[in-house]
Amino acid sequence: MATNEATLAELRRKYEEDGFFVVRKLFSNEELNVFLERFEDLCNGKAERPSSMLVMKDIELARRKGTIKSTKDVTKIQDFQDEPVLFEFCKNERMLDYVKKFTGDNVRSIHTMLINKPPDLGSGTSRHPMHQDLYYFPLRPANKIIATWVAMEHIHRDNGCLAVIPGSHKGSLLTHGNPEWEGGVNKLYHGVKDEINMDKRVFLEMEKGDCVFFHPLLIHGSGRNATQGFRKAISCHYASSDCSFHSIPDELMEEVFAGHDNLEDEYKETFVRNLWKFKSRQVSGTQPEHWRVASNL
Ligand SMILES: O=C(O)CCC(=O)C(=O)O
Repeated sequence: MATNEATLAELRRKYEEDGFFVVRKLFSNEELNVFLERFEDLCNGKAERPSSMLVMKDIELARRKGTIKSTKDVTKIQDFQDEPVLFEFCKNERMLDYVKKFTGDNVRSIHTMLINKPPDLGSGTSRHPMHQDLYYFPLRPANKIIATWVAMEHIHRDNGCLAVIPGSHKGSLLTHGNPEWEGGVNKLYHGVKDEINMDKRVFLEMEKGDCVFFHPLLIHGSGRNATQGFRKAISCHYASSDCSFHSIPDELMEEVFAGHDNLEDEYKETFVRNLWKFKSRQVSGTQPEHWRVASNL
């Protein structure tokens, strides 16, 4: 596994070979504590939640109704681009220096998450099925997109660390869909439908502050959280702003627009593009014209 001392050439070679590399202790405890405190305040209502930010519950928790009062009620917050404290994570220069080596200097944050994987209540819903992130992204080329995922505490097999299949990014985008799990699965947690060799999984155990950078075609997921704690990680996906828009797969479109069969395909396509324009932010370089949201919206 790569460390801070590794040269850029080694990291690039590792990335090309395996589809990921880890930089140890990229963030200090103090830096991460600021984000952890903000997460708490966003959940307990002390900090205002931007209307564009999604606050999600694990389906097992959602079955028991109730309002969100603490971090224990939340499994993930997504799209925090308008939350000034958390968004500082995406602007971190040390992380961006690595990102730019793969995207070039014009960089957009395209997808942001703070994942608070809950203790599994026995139904397996805390698992995240093996998937490729490119499935969700209406952008190409894939090699100008890169993910960062930072452990906010010690993350290991028991609390559901990331599992990756090294080298899987060299393949193509596979068919995804809802996994047939008895206990159910969280909304839009689609998994690879094609046969994958699970014996090839590598488990990424990480310490607080370690950052994994990975390719959007890398097959990855995470196991159940068998501890009593909520496992926390913060993540930002970046793309070169020179990437162009692309359609997303039919099986994803179907779930996103379920119940809206009356909508024209062209409208759906425009809606998806606008969503990604709205939620992405230029974090380095200049914003090309194709990212501008139409002014007549
Ligand atoms: O943090 C996790 O458990 C998995 C996150 C992940 O793979 C994703 O959101 O795409």
